[in-house]
Amino acid sequence: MKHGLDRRRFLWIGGAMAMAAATTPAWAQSPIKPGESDALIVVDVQRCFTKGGSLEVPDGDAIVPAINRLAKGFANVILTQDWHTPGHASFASSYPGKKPFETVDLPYGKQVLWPDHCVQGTDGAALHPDLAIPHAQLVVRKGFRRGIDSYSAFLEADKKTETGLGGYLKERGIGRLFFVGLATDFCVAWTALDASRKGFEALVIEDATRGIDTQGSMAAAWKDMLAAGVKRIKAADIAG
Ligand code: VGL
Ligand code: ZN
Repeated sequence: MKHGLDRRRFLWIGGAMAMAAATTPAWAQSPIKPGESDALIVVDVQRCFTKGGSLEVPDGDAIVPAINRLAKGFANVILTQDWHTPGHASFASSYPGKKPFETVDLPYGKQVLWPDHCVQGTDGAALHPDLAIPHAQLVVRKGFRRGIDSYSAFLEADKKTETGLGGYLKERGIGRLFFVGLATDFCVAWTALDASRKGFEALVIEDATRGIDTQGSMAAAWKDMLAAGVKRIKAADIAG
């Protein structure tokens, strides 16, 4: 008899635990189904940022299959492409004695210096050869003015010059943006932050991004993004 009671209690506790798991609020577990007012923004998945590239992002190639898979679920996909002039203001080689990852003060503020990368029309500037998104609707090129960098696909580093992407999205009635690509702590973060400032809902699909992480840039980027209301989600959160 006593045994039977213990067993019933054990079953009751087990049942309660199963119920608790099953009653996780719907918002926390139901997959997001992208619709007509959503877009996937694929940031700078280019040869220069992946294996063998001049500004290689560690493990950058690993995200390409996930991005191809995710893109199938979006009617609206937009690609961005870093697209610099030779002798660009963001290149260390433009300043005698300066090395990559050092900084300089430019009229618009502090600029991190990079190895030469994504020069207009070169192989390094090409989109990653394994990117398979034939239905992408727009390619936004940025950083094409010699004197102004542009991590953001919305606003150049002078914080004044618009790329036109904000107007394009608004005219098309697109309000919610999902971000993937390279690099998490520079072009993805700055683009997602500007999206949020412009009133778009911005979500970064973390496992479909990779970062450079120089001088604490990764931690700073996530801190800024989360503070601005950018959401941090996983590829598995999107209905597949
Ligand atoms: C990027 C550094 C310089 C990026 C572009 O795509 O994140 N980073 N140019
Ligand atoms: Zn660049």
